[in-house]
Amino acid sequence: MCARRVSAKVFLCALLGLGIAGYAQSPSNVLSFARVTGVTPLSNGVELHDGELVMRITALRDDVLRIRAGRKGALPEDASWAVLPEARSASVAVTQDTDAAVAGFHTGALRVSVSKATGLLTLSDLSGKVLQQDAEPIQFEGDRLHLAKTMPSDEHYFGLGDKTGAFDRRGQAFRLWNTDAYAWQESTDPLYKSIPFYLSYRAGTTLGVLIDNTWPSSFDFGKTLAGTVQYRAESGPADIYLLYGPSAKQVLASYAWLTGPTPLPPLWALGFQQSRFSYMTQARVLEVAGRLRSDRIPADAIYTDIDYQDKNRPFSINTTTYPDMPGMVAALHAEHFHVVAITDLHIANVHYPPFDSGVAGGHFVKNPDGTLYVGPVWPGPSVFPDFTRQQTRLWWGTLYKDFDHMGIDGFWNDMNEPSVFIAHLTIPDDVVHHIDEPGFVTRTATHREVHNVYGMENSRATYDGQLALRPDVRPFVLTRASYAGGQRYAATWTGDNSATWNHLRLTTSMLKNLGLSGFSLAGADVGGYAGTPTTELLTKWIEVGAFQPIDRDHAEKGTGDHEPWVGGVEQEDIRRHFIETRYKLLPYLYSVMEENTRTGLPLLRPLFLEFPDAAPDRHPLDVDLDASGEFLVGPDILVAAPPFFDKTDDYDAKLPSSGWYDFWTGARVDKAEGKVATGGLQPEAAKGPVLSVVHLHPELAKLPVFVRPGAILPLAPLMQSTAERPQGPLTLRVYPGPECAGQLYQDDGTSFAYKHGEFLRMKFACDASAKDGSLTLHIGKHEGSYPAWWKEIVVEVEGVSKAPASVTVNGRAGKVTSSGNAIVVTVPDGGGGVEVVLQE
Ligand code: MIG
Repeated sequence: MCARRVSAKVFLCALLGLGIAGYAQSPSNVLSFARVTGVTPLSNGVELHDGELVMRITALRDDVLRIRAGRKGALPEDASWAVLPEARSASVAVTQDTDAAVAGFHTGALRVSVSKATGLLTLSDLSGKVLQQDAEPIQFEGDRLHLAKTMPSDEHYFGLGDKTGAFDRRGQAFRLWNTDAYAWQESTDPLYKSIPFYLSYRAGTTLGVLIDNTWPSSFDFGKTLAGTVQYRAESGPADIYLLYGPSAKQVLASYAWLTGPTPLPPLWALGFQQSRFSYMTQARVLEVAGRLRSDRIPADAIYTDIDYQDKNRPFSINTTTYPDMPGMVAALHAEHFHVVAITDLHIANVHYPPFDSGVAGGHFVKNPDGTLYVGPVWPGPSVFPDFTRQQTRLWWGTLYKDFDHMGIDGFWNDMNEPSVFIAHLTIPDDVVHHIDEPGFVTRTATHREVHNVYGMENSRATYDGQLALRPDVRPFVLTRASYAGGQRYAATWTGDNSATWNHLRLTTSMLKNLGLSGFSLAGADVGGYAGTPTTELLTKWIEVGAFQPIDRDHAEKGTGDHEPWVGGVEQEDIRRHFIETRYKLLPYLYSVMEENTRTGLPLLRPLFLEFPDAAPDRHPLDVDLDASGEFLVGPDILVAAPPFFDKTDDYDAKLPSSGWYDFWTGARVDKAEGKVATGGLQPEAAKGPVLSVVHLHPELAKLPVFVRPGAILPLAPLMQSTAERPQGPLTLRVYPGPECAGQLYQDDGTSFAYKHGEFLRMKFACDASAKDGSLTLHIGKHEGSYPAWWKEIVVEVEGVSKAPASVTVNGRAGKVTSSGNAIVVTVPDGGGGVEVVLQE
C-alpha cells in the first residue's frame, strides 16, 4: 500500500482555497502518489504505479511533456477543449533512466525523475538545472486533486489570463470560476476567464505549465503556504503539460503549438473602435460615426450594444429605435465603418425563432428533472444553449444568417460566463449539459464541470458560424469569458473596469498577462466602463489605448459620454494625434500580428520577453516598480507610462538596453541622463550597464515612447480607416543599432487569399559596421503576389544630425534631405529590392 501523507496544513488550505462550505472529507479518502511500486517503460515515456494510483509521463516533443494521473488504475480520458488533437497525440522517443532510486527518462532537452521512495517528481534540463520540483506528491482527496511545487525565492510567475493584481503572480492566489465581475477592482477574483496556464520564470529560464481541467480550481503562488505553489481542482483530470523554454519566447511558441495560435485578424480589428452601452437609436449610431469622420478621428468599427434588440432578445431588432438596421449598416459601410453587434448567449424564453428552433433541436440545457433550465438575464426568463455539443454550436451558427445578410461584420459575445441574474450569478451547478463532441466520450456533464469552458465554446460557435456563412471572410468575435485555447476563436477584453486612474494602470499588467496566456488580441474599455472619466483621464486613456492591441472606447449606461471629442477641442486634438499615430503604425502592428500567428508572440509584450538579460541578475524588469508602467508593442516599441498615472512626480523609466531613440522626435536618448543626443551614422557601441534610465516628467499631452536601437519600422500615410488604400509612399524609419532589421507584412486585410500567396512580405536590414563610416540599408524584394500600395519608399534614418556626404540607391547617386533628427532619402521601389548606402 502507498503511504498516505496528509499534512494538516495542506488539508486546511483545501477548505480555504476553494471556499467550499461543509466540506468534511475523511482523511482515509486521501491518496497520495507517495512511492513508486511499479514502473512500465514506454517508448515515449514511463508509466508509474503506486497501488491503485497510476501516473503516465510522456514526451510530446523533446521540450514538451504531458503528465496524466488517475485513481483505480485508470488514466483520465484523453480529450481536451484546450489542446489540439495533433499536439496531444504527438510523441518522441525517450531514453529510460530508471534505477534503484528513481524512475524516469530523458529527452533531447529534459530529464524527469520520480523518487521511488517519495513519489516526488523533479524536472530538470540536461545540465541538471531544476525547472520544477514537487513539494508534495500528486494527491487525490476523493475527486479532488492537489499539486504542490517548491517555490525558489527568485522565481516569478506570470499568465493565468487577465487576473488582476500585480503583474507577477508570486504571493497571490486565484480561483478559476468564470464570473461576471461587474465593476471589479484590483483585488477582485475570480474574473471572467479561466486560463490555467502560467509561466514560471527564473533568471531567464522559463517553464510553461498548463493544467487542463475545467472544474473549479485554484492557483496559489505561495500566498497560503509560504514557499509552495499549490494547485487544487475540485474534480476532473490530472492532465498537465510542461513546456520548456528556456526562453519565454520558446514557451509561448510551444503554447501556441499546443493550443493553437490566434488566427490572423481582419485588419480593421486593429483600427480604433467606438462603442457604448448603448447607442439607443440608429440615428445616434450614425451621428457618432458621422462625427468621427467630420472631426477626422480615424476609426474602423462601431458597436451596437443590447438596446438595438427588441426587449433585449438576442437575434432580434427593436424596429422602433432601429427602424432600418440594414440601411444603417449600409450607410456605415459607405463611410468605411465596420459594424459589430452584440449577440448574447441567453435566448429569451418566449416563442421566437431562436427559442423555437433551439427547443426543437434539443439545444438548451435542462434541470436534473428534464425540464428546461430557465434563468433571468437581460431578456427576462432565458434559456441557455448547450455549447459543449457540436450540434448545438452548428445550430447557434445558423442564427447569424440574417445579420450576416445585412452585412454586420463582427459579433460580440458578452455575458457568457454565463451570467445569470440570481444570487449564484450563474447557472446552478446541477444543470445538465452534454458533451457530444468528436474526440470525447459522449455523456452528460454538470454545469459545474463545463462552466469554465462554456464561454469559449460560445465564442467558438460564433466564430465557426461566421466561417460557415462567409467562408472567404475572416471572422471577428469579441468574447468576455474564455478558457485556455480560446484565442483560436475570439479577441477578448477585460470586462467591466472603472473610469479611474488605477484602472488605467491595471490595463498594462492585465494585457501583458493575457498576452502571455495566448490572447494577443485583447483590450480594456478605453475611458473605463463604470463611471465617467475626467477629461484628463479620458485623454490619457486614449493615448495609452492607442498602443494596446484592441483599442475600443466603451462606456456603461448612465455614464457621461466617452467619445474622443468629449471635453473640448484642445483635448480632442491630443487624442486625435494618438489615434492618428496608431493608424500610421498599422503596417507595423499588422506585421506583428501576422508574426503572432506563426510564433505565438503577443503584440503587447512584457519587457522580459524581449530583454531577459536587462537586469544583471536576470530578474524580469517588469516587476520593478519604476518599470511597472512600461510595455512593449511588438519587439521594437516601448511605451514608458508612469508607474502611477495620478502622481505628477517625475519618474525614471528603465530602458532594457542602451541607445534607445525617442519615437516622437527620432532623437537618440542619452543613456545616463535622458538628454537628447544626436550623432553620426554609426552610433557608438553600448558602454557600461546594459540598462539605461530616462528621467521623465509626466505631461497630459505626452506619452513617452521609445524605439529599440536596430529597429526598422514601416509606417503608412495617415488614413481615416483601414478601408482606404493608402495614398503616398511607405515610410521606413531606420534606427541604427545592433542587429538592425525589420519586416513588413501586407495583404487584403479581410479574406483568406493570403493563404494562397496573395500577400506581400518584405524584409529590411541595416548595417552600420563598415569601417568607412557608411550605413547600408537593404530593402528586400517583394515576396508574394499582393500588390504594394506605394511606388516609392521614404527612408528616414533617425538620430543623425549631419547630412551624409553621399547617398547611392542601387549604386546610383541619390538625393538626401535632413529633417529634425533624421536624414531622409526617397527611393523608388519596384519590388526587386533596393540597396541604399549613406556615406559620411
Ligand atoms: O450586464 O451589454 O461587460 O461591456 O456593455 C451588463 C451591456 C451587460 C456587460 C459588458 C459590457 C456591456 C454590457 N454588459
